[in-house]
Amino acid sequence: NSQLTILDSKRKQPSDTVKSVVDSKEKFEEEFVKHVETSLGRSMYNCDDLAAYQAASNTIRDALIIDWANTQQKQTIQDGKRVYYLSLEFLMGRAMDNALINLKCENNTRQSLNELGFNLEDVLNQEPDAALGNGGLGRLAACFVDSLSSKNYSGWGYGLNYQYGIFEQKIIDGYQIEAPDYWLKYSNPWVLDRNEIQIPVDFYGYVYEEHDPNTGKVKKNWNGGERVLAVASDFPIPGYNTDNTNNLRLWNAKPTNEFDFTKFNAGDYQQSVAAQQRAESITSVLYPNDNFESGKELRLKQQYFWVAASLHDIVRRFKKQHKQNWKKFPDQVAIQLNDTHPTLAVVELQRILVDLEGLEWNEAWSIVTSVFAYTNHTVMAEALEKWPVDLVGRLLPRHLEIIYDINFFFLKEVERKFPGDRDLIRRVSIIDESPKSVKMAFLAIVGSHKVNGVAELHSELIKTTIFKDFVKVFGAEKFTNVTNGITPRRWLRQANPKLAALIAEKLNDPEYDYLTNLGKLKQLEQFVDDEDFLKQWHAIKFDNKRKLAALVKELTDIDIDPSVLFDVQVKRIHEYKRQQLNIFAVIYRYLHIKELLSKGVTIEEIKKNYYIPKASIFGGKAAPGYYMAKTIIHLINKVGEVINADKEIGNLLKVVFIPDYNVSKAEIICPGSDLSNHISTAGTEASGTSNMKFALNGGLIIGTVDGANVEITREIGEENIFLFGNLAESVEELRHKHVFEGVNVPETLQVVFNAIEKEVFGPADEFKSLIDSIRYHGDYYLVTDDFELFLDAHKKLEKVYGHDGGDATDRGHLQEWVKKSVWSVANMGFFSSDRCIDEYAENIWNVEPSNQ
Ligand code: IMP
Ligand code: B1N
Repeated sequence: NSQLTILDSKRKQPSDTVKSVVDSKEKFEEEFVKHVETSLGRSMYNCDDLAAYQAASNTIRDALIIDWANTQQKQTIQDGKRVYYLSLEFLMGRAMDNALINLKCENNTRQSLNELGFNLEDVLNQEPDAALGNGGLGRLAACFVDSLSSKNYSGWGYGLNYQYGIFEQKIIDGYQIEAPDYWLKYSNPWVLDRNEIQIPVDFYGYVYEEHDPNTGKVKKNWNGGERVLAVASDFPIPGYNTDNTNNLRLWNAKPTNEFDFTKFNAGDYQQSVAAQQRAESITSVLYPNDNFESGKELRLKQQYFWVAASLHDIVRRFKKQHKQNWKKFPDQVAIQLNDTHPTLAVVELQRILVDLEGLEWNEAWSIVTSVFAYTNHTVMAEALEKWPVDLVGRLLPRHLEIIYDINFFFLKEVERKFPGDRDLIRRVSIIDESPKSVKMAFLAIVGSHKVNGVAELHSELIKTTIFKDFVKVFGAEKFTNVTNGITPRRWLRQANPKLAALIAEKLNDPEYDYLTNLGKLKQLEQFVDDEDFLKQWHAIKFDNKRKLAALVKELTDIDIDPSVLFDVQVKRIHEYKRQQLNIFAVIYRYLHIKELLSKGVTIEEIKKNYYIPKASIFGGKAAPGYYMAKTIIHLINKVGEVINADKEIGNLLKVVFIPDYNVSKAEIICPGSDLSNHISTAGTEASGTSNMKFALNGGLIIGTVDGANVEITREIGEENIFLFGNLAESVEELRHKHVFEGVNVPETLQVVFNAIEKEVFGPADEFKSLIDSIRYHGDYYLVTDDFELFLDAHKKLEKVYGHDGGDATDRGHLQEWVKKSVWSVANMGFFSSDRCIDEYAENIWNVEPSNQ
């Protein structure tokens, strides 16, 4: 590559790489001061924690950019296949702490900052979360880019640079109130704005036909009616223990310079400027729905804008090196569709190849299907995207034609394989007839060479339910499983430094290499009978619980005693995740305790014979338009108000709702939990990933036989997890029974409903819909069927935790619990996102890591 040679020879001395900046305190301090004085325009005498955060981030970011550039050059020279992960959500959280971990320069930075008069933790706390995602799907994408870099793959993420991330949740009078999250208030020091990378993206307009004199054929062309520019912001992603630094490219929508002369001539300058400005609305806000699609036009615009810009960039990069040698395209490019949100990419690539590059349909289609693969994340009907045909046709007239053609050729193929099976053809058609709409999941399957689910149970379920017919058409080999994972850098080392250090010590691994080789955790098993070790392990958990208690105090002013069982459920609020089941059980417990007290049973006797002291800790956001989820939040808060104020109860039971759950709070909550709830109705949670985070941090799980809980159980052993509830295979039958024979509310749950209706927790009207949905509307999520099984599971686990309360620092009786905790962590190696990325690379992308 001559360009590169010239570039290298002109460079008189190599720029400072990350290592030289962050390994040398002098260098770091020099750069820091320079940023304070120039980038920020301040002086060291006028530098507060926020400015210190910005200067430190700029210093590290600059160095990362050098590694980034070196990585890109190297990858360009190696000219291997690149992976592109297309996701509408990247829930990154904070970047600085993570960069320090991945670059292994936390100590140096801490000392440098100290010498400059700052405290690292205070500085880190200035950073707003990059909350460009809703929940599991977005956080998975963030873990995946971390693993792509850490495992030396050449892999980019493509997403949108929303100006407003997921809303900030405030709890006022027990209700969720949403406030905008304008996270770019102080600009974002972690991205490099590439204003020179501007890609025009068109919408609306019309299709016309053109006679091609060269081929004598009629060619289709699209003339767009509205043009917006996609401008790149690059977010360097450092790997752990490697210089490999990949890129997360996030697009911003900007107006073009072209303006509307008709309006201008009509003297309406204001109007024409305003119209231009509306371009920016495309990337202004993340849709705050999890597992739900609202079908808004702006959402479809976001999708096309992002997909068109990303593909344009990918195709440009390919052509730069391989001209129009399209046969090579699938050897150079793998594109993963994170759910159906980027499915228009399939259509856009076909359009580029056929309309713009002049390839034959079939040749183009074979390239397209070799490039794409699709990950499904949910089987829930309300989350499956269906776009009205009129909307697609208006916004993207040429794409709609191509979708019809894709469908036509696909159905012809089905007809050829299954002659006369008209019903099969109707069932697999990408176009739904009433109301007329495009089924994006079907389009994604047809346009991809592989389709995967995100946990074994889920991957089996999609084959037997929503995509059953496609297994028949394409064969079972097209469908595969990649069980989700999490990055141990953030979710162990960063979130739980003391536990990570103890593990490093025990594994004799001072360099923490186990963080990219998580299977090594297995060696912890040999210490499971070591008294001293168990004490250390327990002391760390206790310390983490103290931190969590401090967070709870700060955010809610509620005191929780760190020696009680911390029983946590933090995740998006959704009926299928069943926070209602959890809070109903808390109410039952409270009522039962009150009844015992009224009968003269003492608190001490209750602790000994019935219930151990515990704090139920909830957190999570509800989609702003999801009434039932908001009702659940309200109930949790009202129940908390009553119980926490009940002097008789003391620390036997506390209920807290942590407002504005996000990634940085999760980093405190996961290490501080004894027990976490993953209690979705069987068959509804595709995988879950917080279950992995809690288990990796030594918390035990109470869960249903759903999603990745199944594989966690297999790995850690069923004696180390508290499973309960009806199985996925019974769900349909039970729902059927509810509808045709009525719902049977068990006596225990009836007691709870009665209390709510007697207004023990405030006006009963507020909670009517919640109870009605169970009692009168078929109890779709099987709360009645699993309620008593949930209570029983609690009895069992509380026996293990121990009944006598006691001094938390020396709890001999906790032995059994602590052993389970160690045993679990020792067997969580499988759930590293590094393992996921290796599986995708081998089975789906056909790529290998570059040798560093
Ligand atoms: P892209 O692949 O064209 O988007 O380039 C991404 C980055 O990789 C560029 O900004 C350069 O830093 C680097 N890069 C890629 N190809 C070359 C090359 O041929 N010479 C120098 N740098 C390159
Ligand atoms: O994806 C996660 C899984 O671990 C969870 O089980 C699953 O619920 C989650 C539409 C979704 N599935 N579907 C979504 C998010 C936003 C949206 O607009 C659907 N999220 C999941 C990672 O695999």
